[in-house]
Amino acid sequence: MSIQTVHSTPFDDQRPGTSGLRKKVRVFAQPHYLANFVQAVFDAIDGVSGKTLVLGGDGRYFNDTAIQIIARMAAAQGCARLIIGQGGILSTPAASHLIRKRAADGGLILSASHNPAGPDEDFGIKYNIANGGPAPEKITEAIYARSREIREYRILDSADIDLSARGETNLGDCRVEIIDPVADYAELMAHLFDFPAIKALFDGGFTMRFDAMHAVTGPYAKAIIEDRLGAVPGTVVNAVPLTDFGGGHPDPNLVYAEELAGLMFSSASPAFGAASDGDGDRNMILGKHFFVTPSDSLAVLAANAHHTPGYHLGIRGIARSMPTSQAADRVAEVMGVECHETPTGWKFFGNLLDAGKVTLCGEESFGTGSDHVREKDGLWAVLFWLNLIAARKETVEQIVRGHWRRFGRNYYTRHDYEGVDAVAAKGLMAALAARQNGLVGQTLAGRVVAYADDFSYTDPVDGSVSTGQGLRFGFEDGSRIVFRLSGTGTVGATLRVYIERFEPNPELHDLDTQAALADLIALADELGDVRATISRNVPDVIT
Ligand code: VG1
Ligand code: CO
Repeated sequence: MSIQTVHSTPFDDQRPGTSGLRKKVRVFAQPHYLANFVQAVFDAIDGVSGKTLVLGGDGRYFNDTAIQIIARMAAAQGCARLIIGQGGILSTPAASHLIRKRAADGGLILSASHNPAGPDEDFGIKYNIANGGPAPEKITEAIYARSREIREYRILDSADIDLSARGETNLGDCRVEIIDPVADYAELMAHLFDFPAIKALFDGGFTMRFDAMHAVTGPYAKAIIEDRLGAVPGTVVNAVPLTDFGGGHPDPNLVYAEELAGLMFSSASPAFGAASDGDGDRNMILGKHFFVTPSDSLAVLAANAHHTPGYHLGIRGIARSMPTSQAADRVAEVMGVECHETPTGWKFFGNLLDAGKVTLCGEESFGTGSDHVREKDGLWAVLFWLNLIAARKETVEQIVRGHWRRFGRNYYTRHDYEGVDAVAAKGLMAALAARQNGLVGQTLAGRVVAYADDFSYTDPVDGSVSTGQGLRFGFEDGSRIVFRLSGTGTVGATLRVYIERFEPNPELHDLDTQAALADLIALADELGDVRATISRNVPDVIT
């Protein structure tokens, strides 16, 4: 087996976004594109010589090809050990756990999360550091800088490794372990949650549907929910990961998980419904005829963490991304624990978790997680909810309504305009930023503006500063409108508008969310002249 040095020229579009580098498969598949990026990662982390790396992905089209290229590059460059999920499969949280459990130096996770998969769709790759979490901006920027200089990469000239069989082999001088992608993760879950209580729930006839959306969580959910916890076979649907995710869009929300949503709001609804996304780090929680917003889910889990074995001693603090509703802040205040507001993306939670400042983290985009790994974790959230249902002996709706009565309700919605003209979207953000000047103290739609800024975050652990994280319009009554451009899309721009209002009065907790926020929704449109500027009449997705 010989080591080849391949000459290439740099690509100028390899800057990682909110969660790694995401591009069309066609872009990744062009000669040298993936290899250049992988070489840039290796160079940015001072090489992989003598290191142990975890490698796996969500099973989408190009997953296997990418694994073979990365493995041969790692082996050519002195990597000591590669730990790869059987079939190339590892959910994002399972990869994070493996990096930690095996004390690896890092890992490469192949996923474009919920973005559609297939030859004409998306692919993605991201590097996670030794704590199991996404590389911080300092590293992703170094990767980007290096990607613009790359002139060559080194790769082993060898046959493909057999990803289908568990066991150990050698690739050059590198030891390659093909492992069960589910076992370690399932063990961790059994340690955190009261499996006997959940099993008793299912044995007592409790009904559930978990929709894996033809993506990576199928094998995990089947092994844990059906095989270990005893839910009836068929509880987990769309459970076989397909390279094109069955042509679907595995984003667990009411729009894209419409099959599950339809069932949960029908007369045939089981007691509990849940779905996960392409790479297994997001979750949607539903009760009978009842949808739990991700922001509320974070707050509920925080307020009830003591019901679970893994968190029975209580939580140290909560972190949420800036656009996530302030429901969790109210819980933190009552519990007397720290509360942190970070920019969008899980990489900003890593330092807080490592420093022991927070235990639970969450994002409005259907992501919740804790210090058990350094990624958000879809199935973890589902098991957490099952544990709460078993412990409190209440339905999902009863738990959430009780929470609102105790803490008040944060009405919350996000409006997404997808595939918008990028120039128009940038213009809209620039106009909004200009609109912020001198706004504080003025009254808009009957509310006094308390702050109007572009969110910037100073990490309390390492002092690093991240600017330009979203335009905020905050009012004295706690309501907010936030505008951001997505950092995960691959076509044009996606504008996200986040709207929130607090309602303390239990008599007013039954309103339709869009109706409850109607005046702020209208104000958001007016502030940005949104519909006219991007030529859209309605959002593509409302969550
Ligand atoms: C989106 C979400 C963000 C999440 C990110 C990665 O980013 O808004 O909260 O962390 O996706 O999640 P953006 O930049 O498009 O708003 V995943 O499950 O796609 O890895
Ligand atoms: Co994801």
